[in-house]
Amino acid sequence: MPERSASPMRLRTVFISDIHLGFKGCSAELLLDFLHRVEMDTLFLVGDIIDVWSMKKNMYWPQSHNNVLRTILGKAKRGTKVIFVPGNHDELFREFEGAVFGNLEIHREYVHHGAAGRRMLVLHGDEFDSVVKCSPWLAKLGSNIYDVLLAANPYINWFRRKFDLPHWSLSSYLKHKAKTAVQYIGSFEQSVAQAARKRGVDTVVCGHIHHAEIRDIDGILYCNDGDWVESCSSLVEDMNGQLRLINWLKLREQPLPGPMALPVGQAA
Ligand SMILES: [Mn+2]
Repeated sequence: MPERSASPMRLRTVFISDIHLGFKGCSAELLLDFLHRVEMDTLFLVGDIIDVWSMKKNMYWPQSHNNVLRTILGKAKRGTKVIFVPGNHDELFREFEGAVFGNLEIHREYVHHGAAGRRMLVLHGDEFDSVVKCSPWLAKLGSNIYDVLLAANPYINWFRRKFDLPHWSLSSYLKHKAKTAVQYIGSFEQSVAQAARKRGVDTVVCGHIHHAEIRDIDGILYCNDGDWVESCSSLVEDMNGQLRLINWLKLREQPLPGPMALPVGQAA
């Protein structure tokens, strides 16, 4: 990895979600690298931070997952305001709505005031997921199928290599093809934007579908901060209130630019 400047990138706000600590697929090491390279006034944890569903099935908690929690709590101790908006995989924390532990607060949803005068509704988004909404047991079954497919992926690719076929990500195939085929992502984004409009905000930030995005939906700026299982992405707000997506898989390979010159993601 190339030499980088020692000083961390200074940001106003960082939004991360779908870390899935406690699940084998979590990219904890990359997230630690990212967290060590940035400083922010406010850190939003937009749900599915700890994968309680996965831990109930299979207890998995390596040191790196512990270090993610310690790093986040360390930032809170040194003055970063941390706002945790629990998701469906860590829904048990929703019982602690309104709790304040020093600089760490838990909220069901939150309206963040951006530097550029934006009013940003922050929520996880599972309430707009028709699968979860209609049938929680189906959603849990879906989580099982996803785990099985992730585990099967290396064997499928071993087989494909034997026959000189290109590498193939089963899980991203399922997410981008199968779900798009049933208009899953589109209808999710539409319903989130619609809810934001009803609430009188101009911007909405969510996670849940592991699909990072910044786009305008009929006058509402829809932002999805992605995930730390596959895409390793975050949504960041710089000191001027400009919003960008950061893909750490790509950015960490390069010398860190100033916050005004981030080469990835879409400016909004
Ligand atoms: Mn979720």
